[in-house]
Amino acid sequence: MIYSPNSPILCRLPRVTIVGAGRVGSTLAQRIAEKNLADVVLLDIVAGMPQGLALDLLEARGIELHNRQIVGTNNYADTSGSQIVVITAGLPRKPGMSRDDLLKTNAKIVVEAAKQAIAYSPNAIFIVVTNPLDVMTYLAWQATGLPRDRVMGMAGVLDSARFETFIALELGVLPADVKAMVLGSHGDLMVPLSRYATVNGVPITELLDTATIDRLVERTRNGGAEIVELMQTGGAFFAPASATSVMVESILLNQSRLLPVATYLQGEYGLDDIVIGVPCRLGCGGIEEVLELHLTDGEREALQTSAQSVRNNIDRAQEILNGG
Ligand code: TXD
Repeated sequence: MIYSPNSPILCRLPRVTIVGAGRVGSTLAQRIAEKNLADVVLLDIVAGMPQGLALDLLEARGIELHNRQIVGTNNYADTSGSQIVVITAGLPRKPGMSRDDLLKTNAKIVVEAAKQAIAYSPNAIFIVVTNPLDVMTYLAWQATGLPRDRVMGMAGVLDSARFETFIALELGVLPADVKAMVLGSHGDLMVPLSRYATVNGVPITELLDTATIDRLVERTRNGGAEIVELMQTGGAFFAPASATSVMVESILLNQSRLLPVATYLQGEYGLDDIVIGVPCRLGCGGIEEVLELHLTDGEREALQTSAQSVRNNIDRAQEILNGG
């Protein structure tokens, strides 16, 4: 049977809606389909574009050996009954533009997308990707009215992957053998936890001197900007799509992976009423646990500074949305 967005619920396989069929959104659709995780609905405001991308992806199915359905649409009604909604809609950063410059435009886009999507998929788990990430996740959480375990942001998995990449390049080891955790806001104030980074369990502090680790941390902090400067036309999308697909996978397959996720905090780490990246366990219910690590004074201070900057931007976003 040919699947259509209007298929009866019983015929449906897990469905993931991606709002924003740009570079991150379309690459994520490809990853999800080719990993055989779920059927995908790609939604964008640009007429014809998501439909064209969906058709292109469908035409690759025979070659890539999967049978996932991919639907492109401009209509939220076609997203109904999604298990997961990923929001990537918005403007990407341009050279020299900070993530926070994006605040104004993207706040309106994300709030609208979250409200429309929840109306058709009341049971969905939301993953926000749009920048500035922590603020947009907060706004989506507010707009959907969902409990905190069902609205989260993707940044830490990407930032950690970047840190791991730079460590692997420096040491000449297999990237998959490097494990690292980056907390805090997605931006210049992110908090890479060097003392938790290992190569197959060996702390990098045993393998690299402090100056080298500091250089890799700095490169991680500027990871997004480095790519924007090189490309000049938009930002990273391959690794962001991979990072998001890992979160989608952990939820759909109930893997309970412990990943750095932007989540709404209620007192953890001494922070309240704010979204910021911390280690969370991700399973079929969304965020199953927020893990509170013991941080050094320096790490805790860095997290506080990071949180303060998110707080300022949340306040600014609220003003903008209230017509200020
Ligand atoms: O780590 C992270 N969280 C990030 C975040 C990593 C990479 C990219 N990050 C951010 O994701 C980036 O700063 C942007 O805010 C988003 C999307 O980045 P992308 O590179 O995919 O941008 P594109 O290619 O411009 O795609 C955005 C799409 C584009 O097709 C628009 O037409 C669409 O969003 N768009 C909309 N879709 C639906 N509804 C509305 N209102 C809308 N407005 C724009």
